[in-house]
Amino acid sequence: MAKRIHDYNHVQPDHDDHELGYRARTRERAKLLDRTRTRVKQGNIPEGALQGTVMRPLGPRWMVATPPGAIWDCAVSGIVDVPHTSSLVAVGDTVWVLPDASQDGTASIIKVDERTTVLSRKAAGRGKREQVLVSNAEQLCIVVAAAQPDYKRRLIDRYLIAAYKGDLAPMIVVNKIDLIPDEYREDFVDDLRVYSDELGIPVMFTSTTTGEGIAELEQELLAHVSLLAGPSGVGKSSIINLISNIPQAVGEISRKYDKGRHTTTAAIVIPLRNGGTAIDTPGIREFALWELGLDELPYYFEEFAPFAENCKFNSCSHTHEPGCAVKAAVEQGELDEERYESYVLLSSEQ
Ligand SMILES: Nc1nc2c(ncn2[C@@H]2O[C@H](COP(=O)(O)OP(=O)(O)O)[C@@H](O)[C@H]2O)c(=O)[nH]1
Ligand SMILES: [Mg+2]
Ligand SMILES: [Zn+2]
Repeated sequence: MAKRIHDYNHVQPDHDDHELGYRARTRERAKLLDRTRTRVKQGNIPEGALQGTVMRPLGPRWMVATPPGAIWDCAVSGIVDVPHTSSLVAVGDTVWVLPDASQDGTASIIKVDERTTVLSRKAAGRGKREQVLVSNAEQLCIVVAAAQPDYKRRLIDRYLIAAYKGDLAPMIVVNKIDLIPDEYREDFVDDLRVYSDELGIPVMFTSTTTGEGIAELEQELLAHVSLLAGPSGVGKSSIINLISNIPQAVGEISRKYDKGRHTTTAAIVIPLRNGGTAIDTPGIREFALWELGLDELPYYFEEFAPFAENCKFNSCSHTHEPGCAVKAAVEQGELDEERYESYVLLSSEQ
């Protein structure tokens, strides 16, 4: 499907969006756009075009790396062939670029390949538009700090849902563990036991100041594309600096490019020294989940399921109904209380 950028930006979600599956919706929108678009035949890639990866935004332009080592400063203009309807180009996208005739390292993105995974949020402002923050990562490392700042379990739960929705394998990294005296460490292990033991999500404890846990984390990131996300100030960039090909460069690159720019959603792709790729993200302050249906919410709290079978009402939302077995299980300490609080909060937001 090819679209003019201009038209693309003005596509509004159909009012009956919810009833249609994603593919059907895509087709509907394609029809809407048909009036104005010029076709680029599938697979018809112009001579001289190169396939590469979107490394980071450069203001309105994009940095694209094409193997074996070229970097292009790319515009998105004219006709672009894309298979999706949200966020025309995102960091992590596999794209095709056509170098400009000027031969000065500039190029145009002419095609974006299908995304295998996404980390999305609801775009700021009104409406329900999906904003893809990063595409094609394999795993989502939810990075939090043991202290400075203290982590909030609710945010972890939000990221977990985003991971499952976007087909990313989740992992929890608790950094700055050096700030916790030995006698309190077990409390952190206990607090996160619902994730590690019940949900089977890897939980790692790290410190970039002592180096604790860094080798183990690096092992997990080998040969994968890993997205590091979490609040700002927890040590994401510090971790990546320790294990990337370009130590100390991350902060400088960011400072050089990001001055005065809207960087709240800008991610950066960084090659790791022992293989693998990390994608660093700045703290994502506003993280509203993209198109989360009330009925799908329980699906993301899978540990509730065995109890939910015993709720008095089949359609129990586990919030206010009498005879709710999930609530009873929380009261009896059989289900994690904070997970339940996350659930209630999320259901009130939908
Ligand atoms: N005590 C301690 N401080 C850390 C650790 N990792 C990072 N920091 C500090 O935390 C601050 C934020 O780190 P940064 O990597 O920029 O966090 P980001 O915003 O998540 O990328 C910096 O001052 C780091 O020096 C750690 O493991 N322990
Ligand atoms: Mg950072
Ligand atoms: Zn219930």
